Amino acid sequence: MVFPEGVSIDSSTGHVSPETGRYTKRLSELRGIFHDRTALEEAVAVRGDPIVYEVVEYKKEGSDIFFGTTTVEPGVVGNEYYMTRGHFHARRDMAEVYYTQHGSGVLLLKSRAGETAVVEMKRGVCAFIPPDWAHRSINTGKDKLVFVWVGNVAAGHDYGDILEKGMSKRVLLREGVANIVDDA
Ligand code: M6P
Ligand code: ZN
Repeated sequence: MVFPEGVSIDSSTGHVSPETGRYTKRLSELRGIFHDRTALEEAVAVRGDPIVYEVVEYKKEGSDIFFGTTTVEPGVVGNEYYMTRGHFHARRDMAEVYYTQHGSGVLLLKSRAGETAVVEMKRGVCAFIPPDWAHRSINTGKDKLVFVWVGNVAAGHDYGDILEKGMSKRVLLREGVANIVDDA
């Protein structure tokens, strides 16, 4: 039997209480994601392999949905902002929701047919990620980017396509501002 419960979420740190799991991704685990490989190796060596993002989850056995937070640190690798890996769901019929709590960024999406879309991430914007649209969150601000996500436990992750082909677009720092450019 699973009982109802209130879960505290700290919108500026992404802390979830109670939580049932968490993981971090460091720069060295994101090789092949950022376009400037030399800058990545340099950043790993010089900055001591910093955490790029952290995922904290609240999941209860017997439920079809779960939720949690993702916190993407501010930073760049070369001229490319810190971001998540990006993925399709293994289950092509399953959507997800990202509700931004803190900071600012860009949610980049790519459909299975190759269309791209962008949703601004800022406090108060709840992004609907339709089934079969890959998604990657990018922190373009100076603060942590914190968002609450709600998904289906069965959705799973499919990283292959994005690792191989990318998201079609990249978000780069140019002359002090974020630019969304085609990924040639
Ligand atoms: C969100 C959710 C998670 C995902 C995480 C990091 O929190 O969509 O399912 O794992 O972002 O994204 P990725 O797995 O693409 O690195
Ligand atoms: Zn997802």
